[in-house]
Amino acid sequence: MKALSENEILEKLKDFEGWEYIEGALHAIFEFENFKEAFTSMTRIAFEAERLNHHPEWSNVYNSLEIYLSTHDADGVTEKDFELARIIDELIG
Ligand code: H2B
Repeated sequence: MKALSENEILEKLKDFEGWEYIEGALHAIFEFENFKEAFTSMTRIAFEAERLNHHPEWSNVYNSLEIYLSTHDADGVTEKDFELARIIDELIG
């Protein structure tokens, strides 16, 4: 899968509220009620990531979850990252 150009990424990001393009990846931070809610969402995302065979780079501190999405195999951001971002938004709502 081919990496998208910066212009293509910025154009597509117009439909992804809360996401930005930084450090060569799609980036977002989510705040939850508490750790349990954060971890529950991470578990749901993990199952979808496994189904897609496409995995986030993420860090969790208590009720906060920071996510970076990029395609290592393409050394950039691809459609797969936008697909996973869409699923994450649906899951977190
Ligand atoms: N996840 C992400 N984010 N980028 C990849 O290039 C990638 C992945 N490659 N998950 C997959 C796994 C690859 O390593 C396996 C071997 O298919």
